[in-house]
Amino acid sequence: MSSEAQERIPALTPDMLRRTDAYWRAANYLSVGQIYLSDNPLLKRPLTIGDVKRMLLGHWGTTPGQNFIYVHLNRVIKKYDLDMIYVSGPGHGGPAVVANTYLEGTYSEIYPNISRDEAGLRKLFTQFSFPGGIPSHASPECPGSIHEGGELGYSLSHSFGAVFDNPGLVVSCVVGDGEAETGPLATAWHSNKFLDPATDGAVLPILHLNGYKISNPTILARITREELEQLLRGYGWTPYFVEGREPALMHEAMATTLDIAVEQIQRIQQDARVRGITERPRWPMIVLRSPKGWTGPGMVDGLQVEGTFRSHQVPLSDPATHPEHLKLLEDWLRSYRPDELFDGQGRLRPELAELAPAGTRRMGANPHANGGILLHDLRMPDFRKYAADVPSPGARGIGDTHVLGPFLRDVIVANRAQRNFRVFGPDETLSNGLESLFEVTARQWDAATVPNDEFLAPAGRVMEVLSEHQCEGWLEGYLLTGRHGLFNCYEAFIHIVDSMFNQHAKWLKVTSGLPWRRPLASLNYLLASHVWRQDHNGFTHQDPGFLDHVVNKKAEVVRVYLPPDANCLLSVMDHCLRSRHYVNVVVAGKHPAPQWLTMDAAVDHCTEGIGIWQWASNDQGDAPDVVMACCGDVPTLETLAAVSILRQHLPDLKIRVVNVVDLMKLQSQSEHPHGLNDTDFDSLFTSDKPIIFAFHGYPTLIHRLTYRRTNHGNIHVRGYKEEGTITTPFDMTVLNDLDRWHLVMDVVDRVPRLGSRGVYLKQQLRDKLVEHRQYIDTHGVDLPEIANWEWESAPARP
Ligand SMILES: Cc1ncc(C[n+]2csc(CCOP(=O)(O)OP(=O)(O)O)c2C)c(N)n1
Repeated sequence: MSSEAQERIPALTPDMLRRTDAYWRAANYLSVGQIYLSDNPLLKRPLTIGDVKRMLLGHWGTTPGQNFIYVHLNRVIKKYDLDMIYVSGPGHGGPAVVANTYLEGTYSEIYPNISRDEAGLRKLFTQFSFPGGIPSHASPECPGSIHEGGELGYSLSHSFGAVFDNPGLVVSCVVGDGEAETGPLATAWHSNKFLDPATDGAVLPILHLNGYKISNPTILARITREELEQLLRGYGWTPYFVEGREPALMHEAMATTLDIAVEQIQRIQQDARVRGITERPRWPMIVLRSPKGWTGPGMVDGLQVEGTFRSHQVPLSDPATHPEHLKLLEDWLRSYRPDELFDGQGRLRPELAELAPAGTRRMGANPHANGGILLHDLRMPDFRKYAADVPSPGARGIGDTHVLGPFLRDVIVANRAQRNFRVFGPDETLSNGLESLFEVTARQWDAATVPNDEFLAPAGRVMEVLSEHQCEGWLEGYLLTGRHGLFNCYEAFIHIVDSMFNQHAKWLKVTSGLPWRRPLASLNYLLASHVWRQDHNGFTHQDPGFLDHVVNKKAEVVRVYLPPDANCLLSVMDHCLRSRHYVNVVVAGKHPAPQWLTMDAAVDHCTEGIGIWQWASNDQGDAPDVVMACCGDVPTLETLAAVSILRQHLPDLKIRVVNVVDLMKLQSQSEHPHGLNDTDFDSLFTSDKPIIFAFHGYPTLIHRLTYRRTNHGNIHVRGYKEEGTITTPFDMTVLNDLDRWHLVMDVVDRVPRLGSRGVYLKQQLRDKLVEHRQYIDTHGVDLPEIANWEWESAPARP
């Protein structure tokens, strides 16, 4: 205990100490029951093998510590009337959150079938980690959870995301000492430099130092106390240690320490909010050092279990195969003295039930943990107002994201009072062309500033830290608690959060099947600085593979958009920011590029998601000889340039240009709700003509999406094939055979009737490729005819 804690009057009266310990025992009893029992939930008769589940799954090790924390949080919630939610870093300790939400009553309110009586207890136990039941983690099914915790590392970033713009909220975040070894968690300690004590809430991290992971010790448990304290202080926290194993002493230490921490949080907030103190505070945190598997079996089969890695999962085996474990299990369950905790009907005794907070102060019932309930629509400016002027197709643009910037700026302005929209990114907001945001807001930053800094302020709508993990975790926490946001990122480096995206997509899928969980705002990615325009950064920055990864997820959850120009980008982004419960991926360029569609045409095109560009096609009234399909801004440019070469050299060739904005249109309707039906697909792409498909990403993705289509055998895709370096923008397309000349050669190869005209054209284009190579090698820039190329509207067909 800290000296500050030792000097305080004990926080618990003897009666409170007794009841707190009983409540903890009740939670522990329910946790063991969930892992082991399918019957005899109150041990009214001696335990038999038939009462025990055949398949024993679950994580006991972390559970008693989390139960201990939860009962103590209940006390401070009541004492200080706190608006608090609980984030379980070691979310595999599912029995703890289920037990506690059951004890406080929220579980039965949501799932009346799991009633607060003996019959309900039997079902509560049986359903855990059982086919058709609930997962063994703090899963979406569990009330109060915003955080699965199945994949370790994100608890602290989620917690910070939850408290941004929630000044009244405190998130208690249990961090596993194993979890603390992950990269995302290790960086997340720094989130305290991004928290504004005046306008945001507070996070109370509780580092659960139970010493072990699955079968290894944890690093933080095996460095000296001094090193650990210095580490946490170095991260800017004031750590308070609660250490031991004797329950009565630990209850007293935890209660007193929690009082200190809560009062310190309140003092920091008062200082900032009332006294106007702007100095970065040192927020409190708690280090709880307690035995892993605390109160569980001490010795099993001659080996120490409690306080060791052996208690991580299921400390006792199935008594059907280990008969001697039956008695150990019964002794363990009875050690909690269930008859003192529950009455004959299985109801928690009233003197214990009253320890839980009431109504929405219960952490399982707090609306912040079911963010859709709190979600308000964004106030949206009319995106049409920001349109790029496109007097005719091919008009010169300023860079699509630069057009988007003023729209996003005004989304910020329109929602200033609601404080429910933020933009996240790893220091790329400027680089991605969204400089307009800084006309109205700043990057939120609570660390020191010096005179030449730009756009830093204690409160701001832009969150930038060079950790894609933090950006993702903060944004997820922000969305999960009922707000809106956007993550802008270089396309290549969004892969860093592949796995976090997975987990969020899983959360969305599962919660969409839980009627009591309300839909959230979508997670929106803006991938600017994409593969084709990273010529200056080189090979490391060239990777469009996030799209391949995203489309693995359930169709009802993911959407992928590749707007070909700025007006389409505006239309798509407006749609994404209004949408619910999706992951939207938008890929857009930031460099000056031709603009194709007026705003009205863009809205129509994006509404349909795919369509023939009539003004670029010349097959009206006839069947086309070839379909030139394109998806992505650079592939669209190269396709149209190829079309203009074909028109010039082979004027009788009938070409149809199809542009794809919504990638999922390609998939079968049976696979994705956006998918075109086969008739519409065949009418766009024909059932027998060659299709030259210029794609932004890896070509195989188009094949994956279209393999069921009639004309799949004729689809020839050009895209990124992992060729890259520092070179010119056009050379990037040449290296990957996506350039206009290769596209024309692909047409010649696939339309047999072109005969020797095609052969001569191909020869010219091969010569062009040589000229291109020589020119860029000499001048370091693209040929003038490429750099200055413009689309010329076609003469009307006779
Ligand atoms: C990212 C990730 N890697 C590995 C695992 C597998 N795993 C599950 S629990 C666990 C140990 C966790 O240790 P700790 O965070 O200290 O939790 P506790 O000891 O409280 O169970 C590991 C490695 C995981 N769930 N997530």
